[in-house]
Amino acid sequence: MTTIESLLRPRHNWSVDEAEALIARPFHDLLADAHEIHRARHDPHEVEAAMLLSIKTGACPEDCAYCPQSAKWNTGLKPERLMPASEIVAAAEKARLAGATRFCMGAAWREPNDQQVEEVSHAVREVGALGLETCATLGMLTAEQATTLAEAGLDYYNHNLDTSPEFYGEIITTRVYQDRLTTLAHVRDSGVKLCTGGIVGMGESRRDRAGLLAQLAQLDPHPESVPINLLVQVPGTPLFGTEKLDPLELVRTIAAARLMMPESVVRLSAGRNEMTDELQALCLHAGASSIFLGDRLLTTANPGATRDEALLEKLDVQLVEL
Ligand code: SAM
Ligand code: DTB
Ligand code: SF4
Repeated sequence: MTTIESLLRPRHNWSVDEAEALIARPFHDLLADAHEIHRARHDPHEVEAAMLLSIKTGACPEDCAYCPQSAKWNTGLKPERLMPASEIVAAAEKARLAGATRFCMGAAWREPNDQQVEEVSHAVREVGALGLETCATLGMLTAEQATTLAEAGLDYYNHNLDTSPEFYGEIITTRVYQDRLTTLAHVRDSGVKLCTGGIVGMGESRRDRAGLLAQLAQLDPHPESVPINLLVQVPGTPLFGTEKLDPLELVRTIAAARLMMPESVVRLSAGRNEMTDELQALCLHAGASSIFLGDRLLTTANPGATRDEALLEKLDVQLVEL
């Protein structure tokens, strides 16, 4: 088995077999090594706090089987047009006061047009001027659009690979895996930092989770930020009613992500509202060190300040400050 010293050096030739073997290691060995690597590269007493805002909601032409915002599913969500920059900035100011250091603007687009990228860039400039880190997730981008966002000072772009290349077609048919990789390459080339991860609990196999992690870890350099989402099952979406993932499998996936991408910040993203404090504590121990604050993600519920403050206090963990 790989030594701790060799795991500390990021490498980009991870195979799916290696990733699967890591996830399958005896639980205590996996957790001990993941926590050791975590402590060597990150402060286990700190978590990074981001806050999300849905700046354009619903009516999305894509058919992502997990997503409440696809126009193909009847989830009862009220579509909303792109928010004016003034409303976005007001929400960002609230996020800053709530303790967030990063503000992530999400839009239910397959891909924005150039005019939409200009409008979001304007908001990015103003949010950045508040002293917040900025992140946007707007769908697929051209190289020129990524550059426009970079020039506006965008710090991170979120675009998830979601799952393994093999399972992808079961979840989305309106775009292909290579489209996602191409957008990630444009973002990387523009100088904006990469936030990319995936979703577990969609009915995928352990090998698919390994396949996702191998794809992420093959990116060179590794993504700065790796969100691991646990599927939020929304009534009306095709994945509603999927058999629930064993929570310890989420912990294993986070631990393997930590070992494979030692310098990346792993975010315990969607799904926390349904998690116990004990499960979240294990995920943070396994190497996650970032969360979304607030009582809403994009369209679904998140634990909110009271519960999160109580949890972090019990774990002697502080939020990273601006
Ligand atoms: N439309 C853009 C896109 O898909 O890239 C940006 C917004 S999209 C909602 C951002 C990410 O949210 C998706 O890639 C997916 O990983 C995550 N997501 C969406 N619905 C989810 C759900 N029900 N449970 C967990 N994660 C979800
Ligand atoms: C990510 O990986 N998770 C966030 C963020 N990136 C954009 C989104 C989670 C969305 C969960 C479903 C919803 O609230 O609509
Ligand atoms: Fe649209 Fe993004 Fe939802 Fe897919 S995940 S349906 S692209 S908003």
